[in-house]
Amino acid sequence: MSSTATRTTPPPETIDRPGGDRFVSNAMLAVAAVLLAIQVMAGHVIPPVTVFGVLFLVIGIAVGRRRTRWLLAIAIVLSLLYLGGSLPFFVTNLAHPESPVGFILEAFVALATLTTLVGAVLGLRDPRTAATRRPIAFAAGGLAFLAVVIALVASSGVTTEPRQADDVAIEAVRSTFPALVSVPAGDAVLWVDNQDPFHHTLVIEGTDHRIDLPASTSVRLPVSLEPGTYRYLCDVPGHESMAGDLDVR
Ligand SMILES: [Cu+2]
Repeated sequence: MSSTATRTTPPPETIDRPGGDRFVSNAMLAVAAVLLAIQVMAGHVIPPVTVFGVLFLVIGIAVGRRRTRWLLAIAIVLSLLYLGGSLPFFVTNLAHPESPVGFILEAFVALATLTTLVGAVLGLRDPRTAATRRPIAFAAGGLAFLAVVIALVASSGVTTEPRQADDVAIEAVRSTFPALVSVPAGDAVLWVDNQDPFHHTLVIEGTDHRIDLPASTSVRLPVSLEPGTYRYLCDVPGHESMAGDLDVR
């Protein structure tokens, strides 16, 4: 007789399982780790980044212990909120591979967040896909490796300009510019030394002067300013506190 008669239909797969979802859990813990690393590199606490880091850590641990619809749904919402809210920072940092720390960390957090999102959506749609998501992790790992290679190549081409006599020095340290810098009126050169391991800019308001400051480099900026006080700042999103005055006379 055919064996089909003795076959029992397998129990329906359920999404809610006590075993936990290691895939989504690992991706979320990776996000939390990179968000922590970003703050360590920045040298100060960035409140929204801290909040997301803690949420990814807590939900990541929870979903690793127990797999429920609700936890997967929260993982999806968290990923979407983080991706949406940090889009300007992603764009800025990803446009500057010559500053490897910012570029690589931003690429890693984007990849880990996307991995969380895709993994949780697939896990929620069909529990049987839970075991077959490995290619996504490999793809993310491959892209992360590519990001490191791009950053190493791009940063190797960056030149740093030494300070010359009569240059006016401006140092960017821990995302801070000097509050007041004296600059002679007329032709002068600003020597801007970015001591941070990430990208900044220097913009002089009311003028056309704007330069990019790759990580850990110095750049000379020739200026010609009328006497007066000029606001200067870094226009990277999130660096709003990085500003000061140029006292030109
Ligand atoms: Cu900046």
